[in-house]
Amino acid sequence: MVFKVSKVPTTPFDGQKPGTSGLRKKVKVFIQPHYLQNFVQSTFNALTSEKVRGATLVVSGDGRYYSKDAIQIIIKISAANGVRRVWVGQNGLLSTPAVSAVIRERVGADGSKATGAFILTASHNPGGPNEDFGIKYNMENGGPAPEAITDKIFETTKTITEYLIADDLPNVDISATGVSSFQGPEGQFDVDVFDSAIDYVKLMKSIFDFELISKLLSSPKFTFCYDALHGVAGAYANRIFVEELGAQESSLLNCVPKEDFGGGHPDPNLTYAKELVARMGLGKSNSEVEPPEFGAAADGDADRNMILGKRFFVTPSDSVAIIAANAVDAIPYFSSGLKGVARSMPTSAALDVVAKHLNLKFFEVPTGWKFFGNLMDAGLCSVCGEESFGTGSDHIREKDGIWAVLAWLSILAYKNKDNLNGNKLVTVEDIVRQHWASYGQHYYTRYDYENVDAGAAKDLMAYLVKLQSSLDEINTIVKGARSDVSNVVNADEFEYKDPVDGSISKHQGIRFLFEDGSRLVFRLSGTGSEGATIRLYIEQYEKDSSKIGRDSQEALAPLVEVALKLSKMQEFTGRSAPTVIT
Ligand code: VG1
Ligand code: CO
Repeated sequence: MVFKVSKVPTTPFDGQKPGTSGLRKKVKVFIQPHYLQNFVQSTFNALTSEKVRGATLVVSGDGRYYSKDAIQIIIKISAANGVRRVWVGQNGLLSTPAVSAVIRERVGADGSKATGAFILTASHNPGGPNEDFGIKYNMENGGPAPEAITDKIFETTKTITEYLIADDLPNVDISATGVSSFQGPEGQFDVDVFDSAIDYVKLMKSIFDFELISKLLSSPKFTFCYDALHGVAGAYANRIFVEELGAQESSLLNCVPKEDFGGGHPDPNLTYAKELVARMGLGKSNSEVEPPEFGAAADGDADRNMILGKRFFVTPSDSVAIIAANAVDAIPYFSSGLKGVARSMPTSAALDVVAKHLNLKFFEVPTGWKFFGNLMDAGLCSVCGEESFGTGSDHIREKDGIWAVLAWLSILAYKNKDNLNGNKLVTVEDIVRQHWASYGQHYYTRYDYENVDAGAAKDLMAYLVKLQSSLDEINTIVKGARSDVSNVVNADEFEYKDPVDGSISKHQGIRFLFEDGSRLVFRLSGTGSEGATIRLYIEQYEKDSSKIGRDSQEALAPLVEVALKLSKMQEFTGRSAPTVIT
Protein backbone atom coordinates (compact mmCIF):
# COMPACT_ATOMS: atom_id res chain seq x y z
CA MET A 1 0.00 0.00 0.00
CA VAL A 2 1.22 3.48 -0.84
CA PHE A 3 0.42 6.14 1.78
CA LYS A 4 -1.37 9.25 0.62
CA VAL A 5 -0.29 12.84 1.19
CA SER A 6 -3.07 15.21 2.29
CA LYS A 7 -2.87 18.99 2.19
CA VAL A 8 -4.62 20.40 5.25
CA PRO A 9 -5.65 24.08 5.15
CA THR A 10 -4.65 25.96 8.31
CA THR A 11 -4.34 29.47 9.74
CA PRO A 12 -1.43 30.92 11.75
CA PHE A 13 -1.25 30.84 15.56
CA ASP A 14 0.14 33.82 17.44
CA GLY A 15 3.32 33.48 19.43
CA GLN A 16 5.05 30.50 17.82
CA LYS A 17 8.38 32.20 18.39
CA PRO A 18 11.18 29.85 19.44
CA GLY A 19 12.78 31.17 22.65
CA THR A 20 16.22 30.58 24.16
CA SER A 21 15.80 26.89 23.43
CA GLY A 22 12.84 26.19 21.15
CA LEU A 23 9.08 26.71 21.37
CA ARG A 24 7.73 26.05 24.88
CA LYS A 25 4.07 26.30 25.83
CA LYS A 26 1.53 24.66 28.07
CA VAL A 27 0.35 21.23 26.86
CA LYS A 28 -3.15 22.65 26.47
CA VAL A 29 -1.77 25.07 23.88
CA PHE A 30 0.15 22.37 22.01
CA ILE A 31 -2.81 19.98 21.74
CA GLN A 32 -5.03 22.50 19.96
CA PRO A 33 -5.81 21.18 16.47
CA HIS A 34 -3.08 22.16 13.96
CA TYR A 35 -0.84 23.85 16.58
CA LEU A 36 2.07 21.37 16.51
CA GLN A 37 1.45 20.63 12.82
CA ASN A 38 1.81 24.32 11.92
CA PHE A 39 5.11 24.58 13.75
CA VAL A 40 6.58 21.43 12.21
CA GLN A 41 5.50 22.42 8.69
CA SER A 42 6.84 25.96 9.25
CA THR A 43 10.18 24.46 10.25
CA PHE A 44 10.24 22.38 7.07
CA ASN A 45 9.29 25.41 4.97
CA ALA A 46 12.00 27.48 6.62
CA LEU A 47 14.59 24.78 6.01
CA THR A 48 13.42 24.60 2.36
CA SER A 49 12.31 21.43 0.60
CA GLU A 50 15.82 20.93 -0.76
CA LYS A 51 17.00 20.17 2.79
CA VAL A 52 13.88 18.25 3.81
CA ARG A 53 13.45 15.85 0.87
CA GLY A 54 15.52 12.76 1.50
CA ALA A 55 16.42 13.91 5.02
CA THR A 56 17.09 11.62 7.98
CA LEU A 57 15.54 13.16 11.08
CA VAL A 58 15.89 12.21 14.73
CA VAL A 59 12.61 12.71 16.63
CA SER A 60 12.58 12.08 20.40
CA GLY A 61 12.81 13.82 23.72
CA ASP A 62 12.60 13.69 27.48
CA GLY A 63 9.44 11.56 27.47
CA ARG A 64 7.17 14.20 28.96
CA TYR A 65 3.38 14.07 28.60
CA TYR A 66 2.19 14.45 24.94
CA SER A 67 5.55 13.25 23.53
CA LYS A 68 4.18 9.95 22.22
CA ASP A 69 1.32 11.63 20.32
CA ALA A 70 3.64 14.35 19.05
CA ILE A 71 6.11 11.78 17.71
CA GLN A 72 3.40 10.07 15.64
CA ILE A 73 2.24 13.43 14.24
CA ILE A 74 5.80 14.47 13.34
CA ILE A 75 6.42 11.09 11.66
CA LYS A 76 3.33 11.62 9.45
CA ILE A 77 4.23 15.20 8.53
CA SER A 78 7.80 14.12 7.79
CA ALA A 79 6.63 11.30 5.52
CA ALA A 80 4.37 13.70 3.65
CA ASN A 81 7.19 16.21 3.14
CA GLY A 82 9.50 13.70 1.51
CA VAL A 83 11.72 12.95 4.52
CA ARG A 84 13.45 9.60 3.85
CA ARG A 85 13.92 8.34 7.42
CA VAL A 86 12.82 9.16 10.94
CA TRP A 87 14.95 7.84 13.78
CA VAL A 88 13.23 7.44 17.14
CA GLY A 89 14.83 6.48 20.46
CA GLN A 90 13.03 3.54 22.08
CA ASN A 91 9.83 4.78 23.79
CA GLY A 92 10.56 8.19 22.28
CA LEU A 93 13.34 8.76 24.81
CA LEU A 94 16.57 10.54 23.97
CA SER A 95 18.23 13.10 26.19
CA THR A 96 19.08 16.40 24.50
CA PRO A 97 22.83 15.58 24.56
CA ALA A 98 22.09 12.08 23.25
CA VAL A 99 20.19 13.58 20.30
CA SER A 100 23.23 15.69 19.53
CA ALA A 101 25.46 12.61 19.82
CA VAL A 102 23.13 10.56 17.61
CA ILE A 103 23.12 13.23 14.90
CA ARG A 104 26.92 13.34 14.92
CA GLU A 105 27.82 9.71 15.55
CA ARG A 106 25.08 7.23 14.67
CA VAL A 107 25.20 5.36 11.38
CA GLY A 108 21.97 3.62 10.28
CA ALA A 109 21.91 -0.01 9.16
CA ASP A 110 21.82 1.26 5.55
CA GLY A 111 24.79 3.57 6.13
CA SER A 112 22.63 6.67 6.58
CA LYS A 113 23.52 9.70 8.76
CA ALA A 114 21.08 12.06 10.42
CA THR A 115 20.61 15.53 8.97
CA GLY A 116 18.66 17.13 11.81
CA ALA A 117 16.34 16.55 14.75
CA PHE A 118 13.17 17.59 16.49
CA ILE A 119 13.80 17.47 20.24
CA LEU A 120 10.62 17.25 22.28
CA THR A 121 11.25 18.82 25.66
CA ALA A 122 10.52 21.76 27.88
CA SER A 123 13.72 20.93 29.74
CA HIS A 124 13.51 21.83 33.44
CA ASN A 125 9.83 22.85 33.32
CA PRO A 126 7.25 20.46 34.83
CA GLY A 127 5.31 17.99 32.67
CA GLY A 128 1.76 16.61 32.60
CA PRO A 129 -1.60 17.58 31.07
CA ASN A 130 -1.57 20.98 32.80
CA GLU A 131 2.13 21.62 32.49
CA ASP A 132 4.65 22.29 29.71
CA PHE A 133 5.64 20.84 26.37
CA GLY A 134 8.26 22.01 23.93
CA ILE A 135 9.85 21.41 20.55
CA LYS A 136 13.18 22.51 19.18
CA TYR A 137 14.98 21.90 15.89
CA ASN A 138 18.64 20.92 15.79
CA MET A 139 20.91 21.09 12.75
CA GLU A 140 23.28 18.71 11.03
CA ASN A 141 26.14 19.64 13.40
CA GLY A 142 24.01 18.41 16.32
CA GLY A 143 23.40 21.89 17.72
CA PRO A 144 20.26 24.02 18.10
CA ALA A 145 19.20 25.95 15.01
CA PRO A 146 20.88 29.37 14.93
CA GLU A 147 18.85 32.57 15.22
CA ALA A 148 18.78 33.09 11.44
CA ILE A 149 16.82 29.82 11.14
CA THR A 150 14.60 30.21 14.22
CA ASP A 151 13.68 33.74 13.05
CA LYS A 152 12.75 32.31 9.67
CA ILE A 153 10.64 29.58 11.29
CA PHE A 154 8.81 32.24 13.30
CA GLU A 155 8.17 34.34 10.18
CA THR A 156 6.81 31.27 8.41
CA THR A 157 4.43 30.46 11.28
CA LYS A 158 2.82 33.88 10.72
CA THR A 159 1.85 33.18 7.11
CA ILE A 160 1.29 29.42 6.95
CA THR A 161 -1.80 28.36 4.98
CA GLU A 162 -1.48 24.57 4.75
CA TYR A 163 0.52 21.60 5.96
CA LEU A 164 1.20 18.17 4.45
CA ILE A 165 0.43 15.00 6.35
CA ALA A 166 0.36 11.26 5.60
CA ASP A 167 -2.90 10.62 7.49
CA ASP A 168 -3.27 6.99 6.52
CA LEU A 169 0.24 6.02 7.63
CA PRO A 170 -0.29 3.65 10.58
CA ASN A 171 1.06 4.62 14.01
CA VAL A 172 4.49 3.10 14.52
CA ASP A 173 5.17 1.01 17.63
CA ILE A 174 7.98 2.97 19.28
CA SER A 175 8.28 0.63 22.26
CA ALA A 176 10.28 -1.98 20.32
CA THR A 177 13.50 -1.46 18.38
CA GLY A 178 13.54 -2.16 14.64
CA VAL A 179 12.92 -0.57 11.26
CA SER A 180 9.42 -0.19 9.75
CA SER A 181 9.32 0.62 6.04
CA PHE A 182 6.50 2.27 4.12
CA GLN A 183 5.92 3.27 0.52
CA GLY A 184 4.93 6.82 -0.30
CA PRO A 185 4.16 8.56 -3.57
CA GLU A 186 7.86 9.40 -3.85
CA GLY A 187 9.34 6.14 -2.63
CA GLN A 188 10.38 4.46 0.57
CA PHE A 189 10.00 5.96 4.04
CA ASP A 190 11.55 4.27 7.10
CA VAL A 191 10.99 4.65 10.82
CA ASP A 192 13.96 3.29 12.75
CA VAL A 193 13.39 2.75 16.48
CA PHE A 194 16.72 2.24 18.25
CA ASP A 195 18.25 1.84 21.69
CA SER A 196 18.36 5.26 23.37
CA ALA A 197 21.70 4.77 25.14
CA ILE A 198 24.13 2.79 22.93
CA ASP A 199 25.55 5.67 20.86
CA TYR A 200 25.79 7.99 23.84
CA VAL A 201 27.48 5.44 26.09
CA LYS A 202 29.99 4.68 23.34
CA LEU A 203 30.81 8.37 23.00
CA MET A 204 31.30 8.80 26.76
CA LYS A 205 33.65 5.80 26.79
CA SER A 206 35.76 7.42 24.08
CA ILE A 207 36.11 10.64 26.13
CA PHE A 208 36.73 9.48 29.70
CA ASP A 209 38.91 6.86 31.34
CA PHE A 210 36.12 4.54 32.53
CA GLU A 211 38.59 2.20 34.18
CA LEU A 212 39.99 4.95 36.38
CA ILE A 213 36.52 6.22 37.30
CA SER A 214 35.31 2.72 38.15
CA LYS A 215 38.21 2.30 40.58
CA LEU A 216 36.96 5.37 42.41
CA LEU A 217 33.30 4.33 42.30
CA SER A 218 34.01 0.84 43.57
CA SER A 219 36.23 2.06 46.40
CA PRO A 220 34.47 1.59 49.77
CA LYS A 221 35.69 5.07 50.73
CA PHE A 222 33.78 6.76 47.95
CA THR A 223 30.00 7.14 48.08
CA PHE A 224 27.89 8.48 45.25
CA CYS A 225 24.31 9.57 44.52
CA TYR A 226 22.67 10.55 41.23
CA ASP A 227 19.17 12.05 40.99
CA ALA A 228 17.50 12.11 37.55
CA LEU A 229 14.39 13.82 38.99
CA HIS A 230 12.39 11.32 36.91
CA GLY A 231 13.71 12.87 33.72
CA VAL A 232 15.28 11.14 30.73
CA ALA A 233 18.72 10.95 32.43
CA GLY A 234 17.29 7.86 34.11
CA ALA A 235 17.51 6.05 30.77
CA TYR A 236 21.31 6.52 30.86
CA ALA A 237 22.17 6.51 34.57
CA ASN A 238 21.83 2.79 35.18
CA ARG A 239 23.76 1.90 32.03
CA ILE A 240 26.63 4.25 32.74
CA PHE A 241 26.98 4.53 36.50
CA VAL A 242 25.88 1.04 37.52
CA GLU A 243 26.58 -1.29 34.56
CA GLU A 244 29.71 0.40 33.18
CA LEU A 245 31.22 2.00 36.26
CA GLY A 246 30.14 -0.29 39.05
CA ALA A 247 28.23 2.14 41.27
CA GLN A 248 25.65 0.65 43.65
CA GLU A 249 22.11 0.56 42.30
CA SER A 250 21.01 2.24 45.51
CA SER A 251 23.00 5.31 44.50
CA LEU A 252 20.42 6.11 41.81
CA LEU A 253 17.51 8.30 42.87
CA ASN A 254 14.36 8.98 40.80
CA CYS A 255 15.92 7.31 37.77
CA VAL A 256 12.70 5.99 36.21
CA PRO A 257 11.62 8.48 33.51
CA LYS A 258 8.03 9.63 34.04
CA GLU A 259 5.65 11.65 31.84
CA ASP A 260 5.00 14.07 34.71
CA PHE A 261 8.41 13.77 36.41
CA GLY A 262 6.59 12.35 39.43
CA GLY A 263 4.77 15.67 39.82
CA GLY A 264 7.96 17.63 40.49
CA HIS A 265 10.01 20.33 38.82
CA PRO A 266 12.79 18.46 36.98
CA ASP A 267 15.16 21.32 37.72
CA PRO A 268 18.51 20.43 39.32
CA ASN A 269 18.99 23.23 41.81
CA LEU A 270 18.95 23.57 45.58
CA THR A 271 15.23 24.39 45.60
CA TYR A 272 13.82 21.64 43.40
CA ALA A 273 16.20 18.70 43.87
CA LYS A 274 14.98 18.33 47.45
CA GLU A 275 15.66 14.63 48.01
CA LEU A 276 19.23 14.83 46.77
CA VAL A 277 19.87 18.03 48.69
CA ALA A 278 18.70 16.34 51.91
CA ARG A 279 20.78 13.23 51.22
CA MET A 280 23.86 15.38 50.68
CA GLY A 281 23.35 17.04 54.04
CA LEU A 282 22.40 20.44 52.62
CA GLY A 283 18.67 20.48 53.34
CA LYS A 284 16.54 21.68 56.21
CA SER A 285 15.54 18.13 57.18
CA ASN A 286 18.65 16.08 56.64
CA SER A 287 18.85 12.34 57.03
CA GLU A 288 20.82 10.97 59.92
CA VAL A 289 23.12 8.84 57.79
CA GLU A 290 26.46 10.23 56.68
CA PRO A 291 25.97 11.98 53.29
CA PRO A 292 27.69 10.60 50.18
CA GLU A 293 31.01 12.08 49.01
CA PHE A 294 29.54 13.13 45.70
CA GLY A 295 26.03 13.91 44.48
CA ALA A 296 24.62 15.13 41.18
CA ALA A 297 21.29 15.78 39.54
CA ALA A 298 19.95 16.34 36.03
CA ASP A 299 17.03 18.24 34.53
CA GLY A 300 14.17 16.74 32.48
CA ASP A 301 16.13 16.44 29.23
CA ALA A 302 19.46 15.71 30.99
CA ASP A 303 21.44 18.58 29.54
CA ARG A 304 21.81 20.30 32.92
CA ASN A 305 23.72 19.17 35.97
CA MET A 306 24.07 20.13 39.60
CA ILE A 307 27.28 19.04 41.34
CA LEU A 308 27.38 18.59 45.10
CA GLY A 309 29.96 17.42 47.56
CA LYS A 310 29.23 16.25 51.08
CA ARG A 311 27.35 19.21 52.63
CA PHE A 312 28.78 21.35 49.84
CA PHE A 313 27.32 23.07 46.77
CA VAL A 314 29.42 23.78 43.68
CA THR A 315 28.16 26.79 41.73
CA PRO A 316 27.83 26.02 38.01
CA SER A 317 30.12 28.97 37.24
CA ASP A 318 32.83 27.47 39.45
CA SER A 319 32.16 24.01 38.02
CA VAL A 320 33.03 24.95 34.43
CA ALA A 321 36.12 26.83 35.60
CA ILE A 322 37.33 23.86 37.64
CA ILE A 323 36.67 21.41 34.81
CA ALA A 324 38.62 23.67 32.43
CA ALA A 325 41.50 23.97 34.90
CA ASN A 326 41.78 20.18 35.32
CA ALA A 327 40.67 18.88 31.92
CA VAL A 328 44.05 18.25 30.36
CA ASP A 329 45.28 16.16 33.30
CA ALA A 330 42.11 14.33 34.20
CA ILE A 331 40.21 13.73 30.94
CA PRO A 332 41.85 11.78 28.09
CA TYR A 333 39.75 13.57 25.41
CA PHE A 334 41.53 16.83 26.31
CA SER A 335 45.01 15.43 26.86
CA SER A 336 46.49 17.37 23.95
CA GLY A 337 45.19 20.70 25.28
CA LEU A 338 42.13 22.93 25.16
CA LYS A 339 41.36 24.91 22.00
CA GLY A 340 39.65 27.61 24.01
CA VAL A 341 36.92 28.13 26.58
CA ALA A 342 33.65 30.06 26.60
CA ARG A 343 30.88 31.11 28.94
CA SER A 344 27.55 32.86 28.62
CA MET A 345 27.51 36.52 29.62
CA PRO A 346 25.69 36.18 32.97
CA THR A 347 27.95 33.28 34.05
CA SER A 348 30.59 34.37 36.59
CA ALA A 349 34.08 35.31 35.50
CA ALA A 350 35.68 32.33 37.28
CA LEU A 351 36.35 30.81 33.85
CA ASP A 352 37.95 34.06 32.62
CA VAL A 353 40.56 33.84 35.36
CA VAL A 354 41.42 30.24 34.41
CA ALA A 355 41.62 31.17 30.72
CA LYS A 356 44.00 34.00 31.50
CA HIS A 357 46.15 31.84 33.74
CA LEU A 358 46.37 29.00 31.21
CA ASN A 359 46.68 31.39 28.29
CA LEU A 360 43.60 30.03 26.53
CA LYS A 361 41.33 31.64 23.96
CA PHE A 362 38.26 32.93 25.73
CA PHE A 363 34.76 33.93 24.54
CA GLU A 364 31.74 35.52 26.22
CA VAL A 365 28.49 34.75 24.37
CA PRO A 366 24.78 35.48 24.96
CA THR A 367 22.64 33.07 26.98
CA GLY A 368 21.69 29.84 25.16
CA TRP A 369 23.79 26.97 23.91
CA LYS A 370 23.33 27.79 20.23
CA PHE A 371 25.99 30.51 20.51
CA PHE A 372 28.72 28.05 21.49
CA GLY A 373 28.15 25.88 18.40
CA ASN A 374 29.81 28.19 15.87
CA LEU A 375 32.91 28.52 18.06
CA MET A 376 33.18 24.76 18.39
CA ASP A 377 32.63 24.10 14.69
CA ALA A 378 35.43 26.56 13.98
CA GLY A 379 37.74 24.76 16.41
CA LEU A 380 37.92 27.70 18.81
CA CYS A 381 36.37 26.22 21.94
CA SER A 382 36.67 22.96 23.87
CA VAL A 383 34.90 23.56 27.18
CA CYS A 384 32.02 25.91 27.92
CA GLY A 385 29.33 26.57 30.44
CA GLU A 386 26.43 28.60 31.71
CA GLU A 387 25.50 29.64 35.23
CA SER A 388 22.16 27.86 34.76
CA PHE A 389 23.63 24.43 35.51
CA GLY A 390 24.80 23.88 31.93
CA THR A 391 28.28 22.55 31.21
CA GLY A 392 29.69 20.84 28.17
CA SER A 393 32.34 20.46 25.52
CA ASP A 394 32.89 20.13 21.81
CA HIS A 395 32.19 16.37 21.87
CA ILE A 396 28.63 17.39 20.91
CA ARG A 397 26.77 20.68 20.33
CA GLU A 398 24.51 20.70 23.41
CA LYS A 399 25.27 21.01 27.08
CA ASP A 400 25.58 17.61 28.66
CA GLY A 401 24.51 16.74 32.19
CA ILE A 402 26.01 13.26 32.43
CA TRP A 403 29.23 14.43 30.75
CA ALA A 404 29.62 17.02 33.52
CA VAL A 405 29.19 14.34 36.18
CA LEU A 406 31.76 12.14 34.44
CA ALA A 407 34.11 15.14 34.21
CA TRP A 408 33.87 15.66 37.97
CA LEU A 409 34.27 11.95 38.66
CA SER A 410 37.36 12.03 36.43
CA ILE A 411 38.86 14.91 38.39
CA LEU A 412 38.13 13.13 41.67
CA ALA A 413 39.50 9.85 40.31
CA TYR A 414 42.64 11.57 39.04
CA LYS A 415 43.30 13.43 42.30
CA ASN A 416 42.74 10.24 44.29
CA LYS A 417 44.43 7.76 42.02
CA ASP A 418 47.30 7.04 44.39
CA ASN A 419 45.19 7.74 47.41
CA LEU A 420 42.36 5.19 47.32
CA ASN A 421 43.93 3.21 50.14
CA GLY A 422 45.02 6.30 52.05
CA ASN A 423 43.41 7.82 55.10
CA LYS A 424 41.26 10.43 53.50
CA LEU A 425 40.07 11.04 49.95
CA VAL A 426 40.44 14.40 48.25
CA THR A 427 36.84 15.66 48.31
CA VAL A 428 34.73 17.89 46.09
CA GLU A 429 35.02 20.60 48.71
CA ASP A 430 38.83 20.26 48.81
CA ILE A 431 39.00 20.67 45.03
CA VAL A 432 36.83 23.80 45.07
CA ARG A 433 38.70 25.37 47.99
CA GLN A 434 42.04 24.69 46.33
CA HIS A 435 40.70 26.32 43.19
CA TRP A 436 39.62 29.43 45.12
CA ALA A 437 43.00 29.56 46.82
CA SER A 438 44.79 29.64 43.45
CA TYR A 439 42.39 31.75 41.40
CA GLY A 440 40.26 33.72 43.89
CA GLN A 441 36.55 33.24 44.45
CA HIS A 442 33.61 34.61 42.50
CA TYR A 443 30.70 34.99 44.87
CA TYR A 444 27.64 34.45 42.78
CA THR A 445 23.89 34.23 43.07
CA ARG A 446 20.86 34.39 40.79
CA TYR A 447 17.43 35.67 41.78
CA ASP A 448 14.51 34.49 39.64
CA TYR A 449 11.17 36.27 39.75
CA GLU A 450 8.95 33.73 37.99
CA ASN A 451 5.57 34.36 36.42
CA VAL A 452 5.67 38.13 36.81
CA ASP A 453 3.16 40.18 34.84
CA ALA A 454 4.70 40.50 31.35
CA GLY A 455 3.92 44.24 31.09
CA ALA A 456 5.51 44.96 34.46
CA ALA A 457 8.64 43.01 33.51
CA LYS A 458 8.97 44.97 30.28
CA ASP A 459 8.52 48.26 32.11
CA LEU A 460 11.25 47.33 34.60
CA MET A 461 13.66 46.52 31.80
CA ALA A 462 12.79 49.72 29.91
CA TYR A 463 13.31 51.72 33.09
CA LEU A 464 16.78 50.20 33.57
CA VAL A 465 17.81 50.88 29.98
CA LYS A 466 16.80 54.51 30.41
CA LEU A 467 18.66 54.74 33.71
CA GLN A 468 21.81 53.49 31.98
CA SER A 469 22.22 56.79 30.15
CA SER A 470 23.38 58.51 33.37
CA LEU A 471 26.19 57.01 35.42
CA ASP A 472 25.81 59.90 37.87
CA GLU A 473 22.21 59.04 38.56
CA ILE A 474 23.08 55.34 38.88
CA ASN A 475 25.85 56.02 41.37
CA THR A 476 23.64 58.32 43.43
CA ILE A 477 21.20 55.43 43.83
CA VAL A 478 24.03 52.95 44.50
CA LYS A 479 25.63 55.09 47.20
CA GLY A 480 22.22 55.93 48.65
CA ALA A 481 21.57 52.23 49.09
CA ARG A 482 25.03 51.12 50.29
CA SER A 483 28.03 53.33 50.78
CA ASP A 484 30.28 50.24 51.03
CA VAL A 485 29.64 49.18 47.41
CA SER A 486 32.02 50.45 44.73
CA ASN A 487 31.03 52.70 41.82
CA VAL A 488 29.35 51.62 38.60
CA VAL A 489 31.83 52.41 35.85
CA ASN A 490 29.96 51.00 32.89
CA ALA A 491 26.30 50.31 32.16
CA ASP A 492 25.12 48.82 28.90
CA GLU A 493 23.05 46.19 27.12
CA PHE A 494 25.10 43.19 26.08
CA GLU A 495 25.51 42.84 22.35
CA TYR A 496 27.36 39.98 20.67
CA LYS A 497 29.08 39.77 17.34
CA ASP A 498 29.73 36.16 16.42
CA PRO A 499 33.46 35.98 15.60
CA VAL A 500 32.84 33.20 13.08
CA ASP A 501 29.91 34.35 10.94
CA GLY A 502 29.75 38.00 11.98
CA SER A 503 26.06 37.82 12.96
CA ILE A 504 24.97 40.29 15.63
CA SER A 505 22.66 39.58 18.58
CA LYS A 506 21.36 42.64 20.42
CA HIS A 507 19.59 43.21 23.75
CA GLN A 508 21.14 40.19 25.42
CA GLY A 509 20.93 41.49 28.98
CA ILE A 510 21.32 44.71 30.93
CA ARG A 511 24.68 45.03 32.68
CA PHE A 512 26.00 47.20 35.48
CA LEU A 513 29.76 46.81 35.85
CA PHE A 514 31.43 48.05 39.05
CA GLU A 515 34.89 49.42 39.60
CA ASP A 516 35.96 46.41 41.73
CA GLY A 517 34.86 43.91 39.05
CA SER A 518 31.45 43.19 40.59
CA ARG A 519 28.52 42.85 38.19
CA LEU A 520 24.75 43.07 38.18
CA VAL A 521 22.89 41.65 35.19
CA PHE A 522 19.17 41.76 34.43
CA ARG A 523 17.54 39.57 31.76
CA LEU A 524 14.13 38.35 30.80
CA SER A 525 13.90 34.58 30.48
CA GLY A 526 13.33 33.19 26.99
CA THR A 527 12.23 29.72 28.09
CA GLY A 528 9.12 30.34 30.19
CA SER A 529 5.73 29.23 28.91
CA GLU A 530 3.55 31.81 30.67
CA GLY A 531 3.98 35.39 31.96
CA ALA A 532 7.54 36.64 32.31
CA THR A 533 10.51 35.64 34.41
CA ILE A 534 13.02 38.28 35.45
CA ARG A 535 16.50 36.98 36.20
CA LEU A 536 18.88 39.02 38.31
CA TYR A 537 22.51 37.85 38.37
CA ILE A 538 24.85 39.12 41.09
CA GLU A 539 28.58 38.60 41.19
CA GLN A 540 31.58 39.75 43.23
CA TYR A 541 35.21 38.73 42.88
CA GLU A 542 37.33 38.17 45.97
CA LYS A 543 41.07 37.58 45.88
CA ASP A 544 41.78 38.30 49.54
CA SER A 545 42.23 34.84 51.12
CA SER A 546 40.82 36.03 54.45
CA LYS A 547 37.52 36.86 52.76
CA ILE A 548 37.15 33.59 50.81
CA GLY A 549 34.74 30.83 51.80
CA ARG A 550 31.98 32.94 53.34
CA ASP A 551 28.29 32.23 52.86
CA SER A 552 27.51 33.71 49.45
CA GLN A 553 24.15 35.27 50.37
CA GLU A 554 25.88 37.02 53.23
CA ALA A 555 28.82 38.14 51.12
CA LEU A 556 26.54 39.44 48.38
CA ALA A 557 23.95 41.14 50.61
CA PRO A 558 25.17 44.71 49.89
CA LEU A 559 25.08 44.17 46.12
CA VAL A 560 21.64 42.56 46.34
CA GLU A 561 20.35 45.58 48.17
CA VAL A 562 21.77 47.86 45.49
CA ALA A 563 20.25 45.74 42.70
CA LEU A 564 16.77 45.82 44.20
CA LYS A 565 16.89 49.60 44.72
CA LEU A 566 18.36 50.26 41.30
CA SER A 567 15.65 48.25 39.52
CA LYS A 568 12.75 49.23 41.79
CA MET A 569 12.02 45.52 41.77
CA GLN A 570 9.26 45.55 44.34
CA GLU A 571 7.64 48.66 42.91
CA PHE A 572 7.43 47.18 39.39
CA THR A 573 6.64 43.54 40.20
CA GLY A 574 4.91 43.69 43.55
CA ARG A 575 7.30 40.98 44.74
CA SER A 576 9.18 41.36 48.00
CA ALA A 577 11.24 38.21 47.34
CA PRO A 578 12.30 36.10 44.37
CA THR A 579 10.68 32.72 43.57
CA VAL A 580 14.00 30.89 43.40
CA ILE A 581 17.46 31.80 44.63
CA THR A 582 20.41 29.82 43.30
C1 VG1 B 1 17.52 29.32 30.52
C2 VG1 B 1 18.93 29.51 31.03
C3 VG1 B 1 19.92 29.39 29.88
C4 VG1 B 1 19.71 28.04 29.19
C5 VG1 B 1 18.27 27.88 28.76
C6 VG1 B 1 17.98 26.52 28.17
O1 VG1 B 1 17.20 30.31 29.58
O2 VG1 B 1 19.06 30.78 31.65
O3 VG1 B 1 21.21 29.55 30.36
O4 VG1 B 1 20.54 27.95 28.06
O5 VG1 B 1 17.42 28.04 29.88
O6 VG1 B 1 18.29 25.51 29.04
P1 VG1 B 1 16.34 31.62 29.94
O7 VG1 B 1 16.17 32.36 28.64
O8 VG1 B 1 15.07 31.12 30.55
O9 VG1 B 1 17.14 32.36 30.96
V1 VG1 B 1 17.42 24.07 29.01
O10 VG1 B 1 18.17 23.00 29.98
O11 VG1 B 1 15.91 24.76 29.57
O12 VG1 B 1 17.30 23.64 27.41
CO1 CO C 1 17.44 21.12 29.83
